Amino acid sequence: MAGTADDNRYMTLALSLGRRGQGRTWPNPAVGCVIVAEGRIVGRGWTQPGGRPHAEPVALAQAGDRGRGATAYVSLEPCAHHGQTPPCVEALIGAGIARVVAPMDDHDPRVAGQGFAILRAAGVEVVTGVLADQAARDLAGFFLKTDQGRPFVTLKLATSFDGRIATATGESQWITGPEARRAVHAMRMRHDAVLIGAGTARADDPSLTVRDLGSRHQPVRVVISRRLDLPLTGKLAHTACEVPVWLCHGPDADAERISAWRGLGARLLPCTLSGRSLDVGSALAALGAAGLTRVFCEGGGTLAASLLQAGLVDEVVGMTAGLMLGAEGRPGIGALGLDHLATAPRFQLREVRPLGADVLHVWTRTD
Ligand code: AOF
Ligand code: ZN
Repeated sequence: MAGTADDNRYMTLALSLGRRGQGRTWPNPAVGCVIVAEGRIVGRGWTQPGGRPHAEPVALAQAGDRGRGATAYVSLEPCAHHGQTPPCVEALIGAGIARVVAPMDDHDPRVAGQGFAILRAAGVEVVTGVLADQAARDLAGFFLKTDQGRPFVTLKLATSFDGRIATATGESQWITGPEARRAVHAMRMRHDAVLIGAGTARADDPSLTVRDLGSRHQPVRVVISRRLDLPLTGKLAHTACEVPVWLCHGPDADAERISAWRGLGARLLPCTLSGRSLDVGSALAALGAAGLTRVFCEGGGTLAASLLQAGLVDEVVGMTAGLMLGAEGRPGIGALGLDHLATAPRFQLREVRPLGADVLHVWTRTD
C-alpha cells in the first residue's frame, strides 16, 4: 500500500533522524523513528552509538502512553530477533502502536520480512515502500555489508581545477579553502572510518581526526599498507591509543613492524595480495567483517585508482578549486590502465553547489 503525503513528510523526518547516527552505529544501521499520535509528533528516536538501543525503543520511551493507537515511522523494517535487547516489533506491539510505516525490508536474515509479518499477525497495519530510494541511499553501507560483506566507499577528491592534489614538489596545502575543509570534517564524522594509502600516510603525516565540530566522536582511521612501512613516530602512531588506527597489511609485512604497531594500540588486519599490491577487495572485506558500514577514502591517487579499477567506489565527493597545477602536478587518481572510454568508471551527478571559493560535486555509481 502506498503512503500518504503525511507519511512522506514524517518518513522524511525519520530518515533525517536516522542520519544523525551515521558514522557511529556500526555494525548496526543508523535508523530513525518518529511516533505520531493524532497529527502530533509524540516521540523521536535514532539508533544510539554502537548500534543500541535501536531507534524504536528510544522514540517509544518518549511517547509513553501516547504511543497507544499511534503511527510509528521507522526508516527500516523493525527488528524481529532476540539479540542483547528484545525485538523492536515486541516493543511496538506492547506500546499499542496501531500502524507502522517503513521504506523497506531489512536485509539482515534474522529480520528480512519477519518484522513486518509479526506486526501484521498482531493486527498492526503495515505500510511499506515509503521513500524507499532515499532510505536505500542512507542505509547503503549496512546493506552492502550484509549482502556483499564490504562497506560503502565514498571517495573524496579535493583537487585543483585540473584534478591535481599537489604540485610536483609535493605542496598540497591548501588547494581548497576553509569551507571545503570544514565540509570534509563533517563528512568524516558521518562515516565509520577514514581510509588512506601508505603513500599519503608517509607524505602528509595526517591525523585524520574530526576537529572543530563540537563532537567527540571520531571515525576509525584505516591505512592500507602492504609492508607496513609507516613511520612509527608520526601522528597516527602517537594517537593510536586515543582514536582507533587499523592497518590493512599484506602477508609479507615485517613481523617486528606488526608487533610494534600492535604495541602502539593499532588493530592489524591481514589481507591478500593482487599482483604486487595489496588487494583492495580483501581489505574492504576485512573492514566489513570487522563491522564497518561506511568508509571515507581520502587518498592518495594510487589507492583511489585501485578502488576504481576494482569497481569498489560507490560515491565520489569532489571539491574543486579554481587553481591550475598543470600536468606536472600530482594526479588525484593514479593510472587506471584504460584503453577505451567505454570501460572508464562512470558516475552520475547527484548534487552540485558552491562551497566558499570552491565547488562541491557529489557523484554516485551508475550500475
Ligand atoms: C531496528 N532499529 O534502530 C536498528 C536495527 O545486534 P542487535 O541485536 O542490536 O541487532 C542488530 C540488527 O538489528 C541489525 O543487523 C539490523 O538488522 C537491525 N537494526 N533495527 O529495528 C534500529 N539499528
Ligand atoms: Zn530493533
